[in-house]
Amino acid sequence: MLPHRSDFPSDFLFGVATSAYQIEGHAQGGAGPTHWDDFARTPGNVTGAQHGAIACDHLTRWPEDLDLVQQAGFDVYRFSTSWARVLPEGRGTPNQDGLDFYDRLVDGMLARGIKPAATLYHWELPSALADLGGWRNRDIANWFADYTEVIMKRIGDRLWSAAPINEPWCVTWLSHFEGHHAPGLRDIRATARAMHHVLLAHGRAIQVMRELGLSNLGAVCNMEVAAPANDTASARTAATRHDAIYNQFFISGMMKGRYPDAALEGLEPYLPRGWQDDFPTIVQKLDWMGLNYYARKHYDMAPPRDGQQPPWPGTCETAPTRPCTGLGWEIYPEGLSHFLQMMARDYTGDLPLYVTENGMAEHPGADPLSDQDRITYLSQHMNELQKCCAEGVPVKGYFTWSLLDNYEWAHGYGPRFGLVHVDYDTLTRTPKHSYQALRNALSR
Ligand code: IFM
Repeated sequence: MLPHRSDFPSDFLFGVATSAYQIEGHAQGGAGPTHWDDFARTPGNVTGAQHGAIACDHLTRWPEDLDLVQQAGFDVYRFSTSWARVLPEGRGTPNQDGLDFYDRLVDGMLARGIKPAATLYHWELPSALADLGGWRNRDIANWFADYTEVIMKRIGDRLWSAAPINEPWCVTWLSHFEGHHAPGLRDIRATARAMHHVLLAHGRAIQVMRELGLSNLGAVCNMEVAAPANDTASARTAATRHDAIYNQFFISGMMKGRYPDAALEGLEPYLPRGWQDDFPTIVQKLDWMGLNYYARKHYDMAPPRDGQQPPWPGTCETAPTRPCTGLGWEIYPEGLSHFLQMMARDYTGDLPLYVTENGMAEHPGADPLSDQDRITYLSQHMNELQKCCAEGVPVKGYFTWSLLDNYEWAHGYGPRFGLVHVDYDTLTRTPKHSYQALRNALSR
């Protein structure tokens, strides 16, 4: 059973999260092409070559979706604005329909008593900027700052909070080193540059929002427990490397103005010249830090290939040791408190922390509405949160991913993360049992 609202401190906030490309319907409303449209239409990248052209048609159905947020009793709605909807070419002339849409959406939240929590980039880079090298090009920091100014001049006055970039690890490592997300590169030089530029863009966007007078500005990092596959020195080295790349690099850059040694040992030769001089821009005062948390993974050093040890990081993922979600992600609720404690202890001190995403994909073939596994997953993670609150970790809110079933990137529409089921033929929304359980929990 889910803990109740009254089991948490009285100022603790509950929210639910979505992102633009995953739900809006990108082919509509004058948005420009993005690198996800291009990536999805390239054979082999996305299951069934599925894309976000219609998605959940949130662009027209948003009043119904905000009603669902309100009726569940959520305090905050975390949404993202699409760069390519606001600026179809990434720069230049704004799309007035796009600006009008976000304006109405924010007013729609306020009219329903919901706090708007905006993220400025949740992965749909305008294709025109991808043509110029995207996150590999240092100029992206200023392109992003200009986009920030355009959208925030329109909606910034009514936001509860804002964060520049969702999950820098996914924007960079997953997309430029592993090649699983757009732009689908597998190139260490591109990766190192993207990792640094994403932080530079974060810093520039925070500067712009401060200049516009916005407050309650934060950042959203995703973290995943990196466990050694066994009790050997090499497995421990592999886990330390992954922890440095995934969990420490970005928060360390933003909060401390340095990168962890265990990441620099492989990335430093590829970072752009003069990278150390950018930290005064990257390290901006933040009002909160967000954690997206889902799972644990296990690592060891990869075996030699063709008689050679693979190049850095030279690691491999090993099999999970506990039950997994429908996407094969190992369920490890203790990781949530591990990261919240680590963040406060090593990086953020008294700064408010928010769990900005947490949730699970159902197992294929599961009953689409009776999602007991999700209720169990959420309650296990909420129990960890309660422990953190009791220990004095300054965690102030919890957002479930996601309101709706939606486009799960390279997996297409197969995995379902929603509290609300979406029939992709009729676009009918039907609340699942987890939605009802959360509504019950939040009302008490
Ligand atoms: O769907 C994604 C989301 O876009 C970012 N965080 C993780 C979710 C589940 O994979």
